[in-house]
Amino acid sequence: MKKIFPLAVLVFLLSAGPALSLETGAMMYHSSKGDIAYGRNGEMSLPCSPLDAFFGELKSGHAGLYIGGQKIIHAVRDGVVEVASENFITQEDLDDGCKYLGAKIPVDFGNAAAWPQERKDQIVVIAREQVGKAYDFTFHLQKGNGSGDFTCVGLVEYVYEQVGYDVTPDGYYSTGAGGTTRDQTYNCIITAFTDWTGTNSFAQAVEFSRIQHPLEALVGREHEGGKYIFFPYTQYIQTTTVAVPDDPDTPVSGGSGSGGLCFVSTVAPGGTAAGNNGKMPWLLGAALLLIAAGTVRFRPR
Ligand SMILES: [Ca+2]
Repeated sequence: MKKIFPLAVLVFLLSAGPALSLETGAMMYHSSKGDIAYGRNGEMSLPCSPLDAFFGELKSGHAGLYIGGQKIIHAVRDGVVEVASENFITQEDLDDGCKYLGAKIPVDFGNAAAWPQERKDQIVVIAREQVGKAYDFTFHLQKGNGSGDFTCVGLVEYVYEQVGYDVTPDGYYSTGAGGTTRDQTYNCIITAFTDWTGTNSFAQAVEFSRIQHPLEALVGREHEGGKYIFFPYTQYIQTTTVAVPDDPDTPVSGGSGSGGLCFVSTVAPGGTAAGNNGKMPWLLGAALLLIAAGTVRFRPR
C-alpha cells in the first residue's frame, strides 16, 4: 500500500499537472482563411488587386505571443493589442478555415541557466511595451524600429531579439539556395487587366523574402532595390524553436473579439482602419478610390 499510493499520486501529477499548461512566452501560429500559409506546400501567390488584399488578406498565416493567464499579445489591424488567448483565432476566422498550427518555444527554454525567470519575464515586459503601437500597413519596417510599425511575425521576432534570442536569422533572400521561388502572373485592375509576371520568394533560412508585385513601389521593406516581406511561416519553421504540446486549458480559438489575422485587410465591412495613427494606408486609399469610382462591388459574406 505504501508503494502504490505515491505511484498513484505521480500518475495523477503527470496526467493533470502544470507541465501541460502553455508556457508564457510561447510563440503561436495559425494559417489564414482556407488553411493557407504563404510558403507552405508551395503556396506562394499574392493577391493582385488591392481589393483582394483587403478582403482576402495576404494568406500569410499569423503569429502571436502567449503572455500567460490566457492572454496573448499580437499585432493586428488595430495595432499591437493584448487580448484573451481565445481571440488568437476568432470563431469567424475558424469558420473561414483558419487552422491552429501550434505553439513553439526556444530550444533551450527549459535550461534555467540560459533562461532564468527574469529573462522569461522580460518577454512579457517588452511585449507589453509595444501594446498600442501601430500596425505596419505598408510593410516598410515590419519589425519596428523601436517606435512601432509591426506586422504579427515582426513583433514576435522583435520581442525575442530584445531578450537576446534570435529566432530567425536576419537577412534577405531573393533566389537560389535557402528558399524557393515561383513566378506569378498578375492580371487585375492594377495591371489594366494585362499580364504582369513577377517572381515571389519564400525564405527558409533568413527573415525576409523578395516579392515582385505590380504595387511593389508602395509596399514592402526596401533592400538593395528590391522589396521584401517577412512571412510568419519562415519563423515557424526555424530550428531555433521546438513545438510544445497543445494545452486544453488555454483556449486559442473561438473568441468573438477582434480578429487575429496578419497582413490583414485594412478595411472590412463594418470595420475601420483604427489604430493607424492617422496614416492613410495605401490599400485603404486605393480601395476607396475604386469604390468611389463604382468599379467594384462587395461580395456578399
Ligand atoms: Ca532575427
